[in-house]
Amino acid sequence: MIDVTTGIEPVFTTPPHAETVLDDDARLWLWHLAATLPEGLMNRLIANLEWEQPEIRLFGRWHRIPRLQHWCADDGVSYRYSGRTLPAAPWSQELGWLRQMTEQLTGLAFNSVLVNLYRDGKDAMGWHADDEAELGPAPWIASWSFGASRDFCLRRKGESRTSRCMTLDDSSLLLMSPAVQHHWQHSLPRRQRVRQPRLNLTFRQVLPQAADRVSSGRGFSTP
Ligand SMILES: O=C(O)CCC(=O)C(=O)O
Repeated sequence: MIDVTTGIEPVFTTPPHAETVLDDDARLWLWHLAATLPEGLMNRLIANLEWEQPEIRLFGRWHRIPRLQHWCADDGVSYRYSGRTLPAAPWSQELGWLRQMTEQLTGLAFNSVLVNLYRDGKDAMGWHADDEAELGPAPWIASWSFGASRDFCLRRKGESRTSRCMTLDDSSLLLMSPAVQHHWQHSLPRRQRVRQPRLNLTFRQVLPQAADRVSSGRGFSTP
């Protein structure tokens, strides 16, 4: 397993069976795993998780985020944003199984997962980097997509121009190296033509000693 408490990004070669999708200072790998996943996994996840649509404060006003959310974590792991601690649910059978599979594929350990349900193409996620203090100096994020294909876009920090969009298809796993969070922002733009739901699960390693710090909330701040 890779030590996520150090700021140094370890040497990490392309994991087995993964496709390298970007390889300059944002190292991203993608697995297409439809054949290896149990049938009906997405529907079971949607049906068995409790969903929230929290409000966040942005430029002095409260907005409901444009998607539903579920936060699951090991005991004692908490995550704060916009001044609010996310209530962590225990691991359901499906989430536990998916964590195990993610750890086997990536060789990384994860103690939490943020699940986002985009009900259709009107739901979205704004520009952000997953670089909150709780994630430590070298955050690896493993991000599953199920259901509708959606565009996932990247831009360099400090720039407003999108440099790249890729389509994330059903049953794919995107692994983002710490460099992605250090140098880039990502987003999931609205796509009016998309009528089907999409489920996204980002497995994260929240550092227990940092768990009570208040984060900037960047990852969640754009409705
Ligand atoms: O839905 C996605 O693919 C992106 C999710 C994301 O950026 C996040 O949870 O921080």
